[in-house]
Formats: sequence, C-alpha cells, structure tokens
Amino acid sequence: MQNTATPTHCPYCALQCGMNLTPAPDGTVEVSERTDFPVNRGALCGKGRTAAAVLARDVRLTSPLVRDEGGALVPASWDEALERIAEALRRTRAEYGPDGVGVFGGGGLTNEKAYTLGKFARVVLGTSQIDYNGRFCMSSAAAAGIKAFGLDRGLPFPLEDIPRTGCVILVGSNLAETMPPSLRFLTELKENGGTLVVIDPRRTKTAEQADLHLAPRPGTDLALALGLLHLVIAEGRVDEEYVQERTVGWEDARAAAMAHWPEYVERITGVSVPQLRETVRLFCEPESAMVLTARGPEQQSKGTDTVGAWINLCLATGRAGRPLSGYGCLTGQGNGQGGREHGQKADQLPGYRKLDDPAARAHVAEVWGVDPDSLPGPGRSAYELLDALGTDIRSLLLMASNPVVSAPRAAHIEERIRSLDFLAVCDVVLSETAELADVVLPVTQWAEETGTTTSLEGRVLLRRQAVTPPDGVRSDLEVLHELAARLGVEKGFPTDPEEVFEELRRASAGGAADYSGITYRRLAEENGVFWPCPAVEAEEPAGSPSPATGSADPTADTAGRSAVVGDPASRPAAGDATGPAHPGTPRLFLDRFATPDGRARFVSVSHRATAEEPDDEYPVLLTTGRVVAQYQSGAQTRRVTELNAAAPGPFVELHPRLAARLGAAEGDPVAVVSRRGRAVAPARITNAIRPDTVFMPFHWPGEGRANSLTNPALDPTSRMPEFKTCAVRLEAVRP
Ligand SMILES: Nc1nc2c(c(=O)[nH]1)N[C@H]1C(S)=C(S)[C@@H](COP(=O)(O)OP(=O)(O)OC[C@H]3O[C@@H](n4cnc5c(=O)[nH]c(N)nc54)[C@H](O)[C@@H]3O)O[C@H]1N2
Ligand SMILES: Nc1nc2c(c(=O)[nH]1)N[C@H]1C(S)=C(S)[C@@H](COP(=O)(O)OP(=O)(O)OC[C@H]3O[C@@H](n4cnc5c(=O)[nH]c(N)nc54)[C@H](O)[C@@H]3O)O[C@H]1N2
Ligand code: SF4
Ligand SMILES: [Mo]
Repeated sequence: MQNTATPTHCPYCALQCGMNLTPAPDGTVEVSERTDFPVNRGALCGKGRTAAAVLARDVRLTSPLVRDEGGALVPASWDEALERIAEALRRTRAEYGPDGVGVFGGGGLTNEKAYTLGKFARVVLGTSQIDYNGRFCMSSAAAAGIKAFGLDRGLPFPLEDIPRTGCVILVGSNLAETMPPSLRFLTELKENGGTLVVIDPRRTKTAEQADLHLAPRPGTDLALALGLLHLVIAEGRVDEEYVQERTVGWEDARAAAMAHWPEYVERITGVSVPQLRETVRLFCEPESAMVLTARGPEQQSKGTDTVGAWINLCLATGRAGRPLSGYGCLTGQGNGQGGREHGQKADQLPGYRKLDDPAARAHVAEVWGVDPDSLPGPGRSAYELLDALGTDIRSLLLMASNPVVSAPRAAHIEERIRSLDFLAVCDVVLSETAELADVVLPVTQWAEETGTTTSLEGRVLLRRQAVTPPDGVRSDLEVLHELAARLGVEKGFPTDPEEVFEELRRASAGGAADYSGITYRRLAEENGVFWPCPAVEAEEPAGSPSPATGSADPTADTAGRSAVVGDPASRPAAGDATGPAHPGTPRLFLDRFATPDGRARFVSVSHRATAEEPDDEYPVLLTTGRVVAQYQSGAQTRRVTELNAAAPGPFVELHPRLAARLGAAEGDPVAVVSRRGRAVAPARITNAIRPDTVFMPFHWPGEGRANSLTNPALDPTSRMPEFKTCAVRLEAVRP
C-alpha cells in the first residue's frame, strides 16, 4: 500500500485517539503523532504508541485453524474452515432449532461489523441468542440514561466542555490509567478554577489529581448519591424552577433521598458527613457542574439504580441539559458506543431500536428485505447466554471477545464453553478462548481495514486502512459473507465496509441513534460527526426555543444545536435528502430530553446491600479493574514486549494492615478465595486502598485470573454482573 502516513484512530479504548500510521520498508508500521484530532491532539498512551506491534506476523494468526482428530488445532484452508463452521451450524440448527446456535460479539467491532453480526444472527441463523461483551461494560449506565433522558449516548457533550464547567464529580473512573490523554481535560478544569471530586475506594493516579477524594466502601455509591441529594434538599439547594419545568417524578425521588440521613450514609459508605457536605458545596456553588461515571459504580448488581441516583442529583440541581452541565458515562471499548447501537445486543435492532417494537421490526425488516415476522424476539444477556452454553445453546460463533479471561465466574464459563458441541472464534490472535475453539478464523484488524467507530463522545469516526493485511487473513465482513452464502443467503452481506455503512444509514434512519446523514466522505472531511445526524435538516420540535441554546458558547458553531430525538413525527423520512446537511449533534438535551414529553425522569431508589456482603468466612471485599499498560483480557497487549515489561502480571493490592494480619510482605504470593474459586498473585502493599478491600486487575488468565473469583449476580435491569464487589478471604501462600 502507500508508504505515506495515513490518519486513523487507535484500536483500543473509547477515547479513539487520532494517530498516523506509516508502513516502513522492513514491514513494520510506525505510529506517529496526529495533531488534528481535537480529543488527544497527538498525545497517546503506551498502548496506542505500541499498537502496531500486534500487526506483526509473529504474534498474530495468519491461517485458519481446525481441531484435528487428535484434539490439536492445526492449520487448514479457508475453504475447509468455513465449511466446517457452516456444517456445524446447519447440524445444530436441524437438531435443536435456530436458538441452538448462539452468537457473541464485542464492543471493539466497528459499526459495520456489529451491524452485520446482528443481521447475520437474525436473518441467516434466525436465532434470538445473540449478545456481546458491552453488557459487561456500560449497560447499567445505558439503562439509567434511557430511563432518565429517553436516550443513551455516553457523553451528551464533547469532552472539550469539561474544562469550562465549574465542578466535575468523577465516580469510579481511573481515567489517568484507562484513558490517559483525557487527563488533560481535568488539568485544564483546575487551571480554569473548576474543582474535581473523585470517588474511588482507592487513591488512584486519578484521585491524586482531585481537590477532594472520597473513598467509599465498594458497592455503596447508591447510598452515597442519595446522601448527597439529602443534603442538597436540606441545604435548600434544589433548583425548583428547573425541576418544575424539565422533570417529572421529583416528589418520590425526594422522599427516597430524605430517608438517607447523612449519618446513616456515613455508616454505610465510610465517607464522613463533613466530606459529604463539602462535596455538595463544590458541586452546587458554581454555575455549572457535571457528574461522570465509569465502571466503579456501574459494574454492580444495582448499577442501574446507582447511576439513576447520580442522575437524580444532577436533575435536582438543574445540572442536565444545560450548557456545560450534565451527566455522562465514560464508555470503555474502542467502539463501545457504536457497538451498543446497531444490533449485536440481545434486545436490539439498528439505530438503537428495540427488537420488541413492531414499528422498529417493520422498518428494519424492510431494509433487510425480510418479513418482519421472521425476525426472532429478544434473547438472553451476555452472562446468561454464556451460562447456557452446552445446555440449550449447542454451538457458538464468537467474534471479538475473550470471555475465558473476562467473564465473571470465569472457571464456570470456561467449563460451559468446553461443553459446547461446536465453537468458532474469529480473532486476530490466539486468545485463551480461541484456544478452546473447534475452528479459529484469523481476521484483519484496525490498520488493515476501513470502518467506523463511535467514540465515547458519540462522535462517529472513520478508521482508515493504512497497511495491506498479511496473506492468509480475511475480514470479519468477508467471514460473515462467506458463511451466509454457505447457509443459503447469497445477498445482503457485502464485504465492502462503505457498502455496509450505506445500509446501516438506512436502517438507523429515524431511530434514536440516527446515522442517516453521515457518509464516509463527511467523516473524512469533518474529522467525525456526532449522532444523531438525520439525512436532512431536522425541524425543531413544536414549542422548543430556536437554536439560541448554544449561546453560552460562542465557539460552539453547530455545537449549540439540540437534538430532535425521540420524536419521529418531526423527523423527515429517510432518503428524501433535500435540505442542507445536518450538522450532527455534539450537545444533547439543551431544549428537551428525548422522552415523549421532553422532560427528564427522576427515579425513586433506595440503598441496598451488594449481592454478597462480607461475613466471617469471607470477610474482605474484592474489587477489580485495570492497569494502564494492559488492555482488557490482555489478548492483544500481553503480546507487546514493552507493555509486558511495564505490567508483567497480576497482583493483589492490599492495605498494610491486612498484609500484616496475613503476614505477607511486598511481592509474597497471596491467595484470594471466594465462593467461586481461588486466585494467587503477588501482594502489592499500599495505603492507597481501604483496609477492608483488596483490588486485582483482570488482564491475565491462569492462576492469577481475577475472574475466577467474581460474582455473576446480575443487575435486574441491565443484566450487568457485579464485577466491582464480592466477598473473599485471603490466605498466605507458603512457598
Ligand atoms: N489501560 C486500560 N485502559 C482501558 C481499558 C483497559 O483494559 N486497560 N479498558 C477500557 C474499557 S472497555 C473500559 S470499560 C474502561 C474502564 O475504565 P475505568 O472505569 O476507569 O476502569 P476500572 O479500573 O475498571 O474502574 C475504575 C475505578 O473504579 C474503582 N472502583 C472499584 N469499585 C468501586 C466502587 O464500588 N465504587 C466506586 N466509585 N469505584 C470503584 C476502582 O478502584 C478503579 O480505580 O477503560 C478503558 N480503557
Ligand atoms: N473482573 C473484571 N472483569 C471484567 C471487567 C472488570 O472491570 N473486572 N470489565 C469488563 C469490561 S468493561 C469489558 S469491556 C470486558 C472486555 O473483555 P473482552 O470481551 O474479553 O475484551 P478484549 O480482551 O478486548 O477481547 C477482544 C478480543 O477480540 C480480538 N479482536 C480485536 N479486534 C478484533 C476484530 O476486529 N475482530 C475480531 N473478530 N476480533 C478482534 C482481540 O484480539 C481479543 O481477543 O471485560 C469485562 N470483564
Ligand atoms: S487512551 Fe485509549 S485510544 Fe488513546 S492511545 Fe490509549 S488506548 Fe488508544
Ligand atoms: Mo468495558
């Protein structure tokens, strides 16, 4: 291919940093600074800087693998590998019906792939049994956002708004390690006189930046938010006019909060009453403020209610749907936002439509050229799907996830995967899950193909192909095209990403996540477009003020526009593009929320315990998360020398007091035991963690696998597992 620099985006997290890629004559690829992308302005973390290492032939797969009679994975031709998969899926279908086949996707897949995977499941396989790893990621925040605002877009404003707000409360995000270039927005916030409150049971690199760090007991964020709302009410800081005009449900939410006295909340959370009061003061005094959540409060069996309580705090104080104020969720995976919009989720059709909505089914079925009645209904959530493997789901097609490492109660899930009749995995490397497959298909990755992702800001981006893929690999789109053909569906599965995107535009038209006004050409010229972006200029809904909503920000240009969402009547039909192009929607909700009446909904919620509270047998809380140098299950980053040097393996972070009780010194192996299993890793002793809590990163398989311990208790609404708390005991391991 060309050996000039190609501007593109990082393969890893949802920040989707811009970077330039240049192939070198020796076959390697150089990553260099790309300054025109406003989010990172050239800055990259170590993962981004070394991302090209995973393109090398010696770390990635370059031939399909099939299991031979002796049980070993051996190279095979594409034809043989694809035929084996088609044959197995046909057999399962004949024997067990369409729901005997499961599909599992990932938030790292481009929009085009996620869309095609969802369509493949519903149209070719006819199965309802599809879900994806985003369920383990931001699903609680998504559910809470839909309840409160009628729409889920992680951030309803661009990151560049953060430095200009008055106060940010960051709940359970360690973005200094998980999205390092974004730390600059917080630094600039403080330079501008704004304040930062960080809520994390650990004094992380992010918490070190805070004006105020609250270290609650894991799993108590719901009580904490309610306690803050109680103080807001008691101190007369409610924005009554806003509550009256822009919300419903206040009386019930108010009553629930009033039951959460500060002293009671202090007992539950361990956060002192003066700290609660100081948080309220910092949040309420400036003209604008934001609450941003990440996995800390979300990955709980009450994550949806917890995020709802934080949104309540924003609504009661008039800090949502106003310039420089609002609630946002920091989505995680590269396409964590787009991956949840176009149909790889169990209950969903493209454009963030609901699978059980007859109008949505009719619209999408028409685009797909099928009978709406042929579309299956909603299926199971990710954990429930994995838990059903080998029982009523007999064969699985898995794309872009490594659940052997990343699923909760992983030893059980590994056993479920082993009990399948047939497993096919598409991956770029031989992940721990791919090692268990009957057929492994080697696919192209980010720099080797073109596609779109939607960043945590809701900004749709073009990832461009920069290098030629090695011989022997094919794209996920080609795989789905080939399998569809072998299963009797010749049309409707194009291999050209732009052709898929053109269809996705039509399928999403009129939906909440409307991409119909976005084209590859625009994405290239405009450096990304924020959805919703309907095909023609949308009319303002009746009664809403004219575009003056952006006036607080003179630099905002198109950015001050508010979305016309949730109001299909005000939306022109797809295809009749006549007016000027829609500018996209950087800021949502400024005029109205996306609910039928335009008002936000309070939720009435109360504190409840975690699914597994500590007791005499398991007296300590385990929480889990990430380190800067490894990504997720580590399938990609554990193959990069530089990253392994920085983060060579798992560890158990614990307080000196716990370590002393255990008799463990720094680096000594410590066993962490829960009702689900046991993991052993070296002690990392620090007073930056609560004495009642230990922390493990989840990036590694084997003996130190954190997910051997985690509790799959699910949130009743989002079906998110409780990755962030379970009860454990510690044991010293004598060498
Ligand atoms: N280096 C790196 N970066 C990544 C990723 C990665 O794997 N590695 N993954 C990407 C993805 S998919 C995601 S989802 C994001 C995740 O990004 P983050 O949410 O920032 O990451 P985590 O480390 O999972 O959790 C954040 C913090 O929550 C805290 N926490 C634990 N329990 C609780 C609790 O009960 N309450 C509160 N308030 N906090 C708690 C932890 O101590 C941790 O510091 O990162 C993205 N970026
Ligand atoms: N204990 C604990 N467990 C957790 C979490 C936690 O905080 N604590 N966090 C959860 C969260 S937020 C997440 S997002 C999950 C993530 O966990 P996983 O779903 O396991 O995510 P990855 O490790 O990113 O796996 C992605 C796989 O897809 C491959 N891949 C990359 N690009 C492509 C592509 O284009 N096509 C195909 N076919 N494959 C590709 C990669 O090589 C890799 O093997 O883990 C969850 N698990
Ligand atoms: S912060 Fe995320 S997107 Fe940016 S370079 Fe690092 S991994 Fe890539
Ligand atoms: Mo995630």
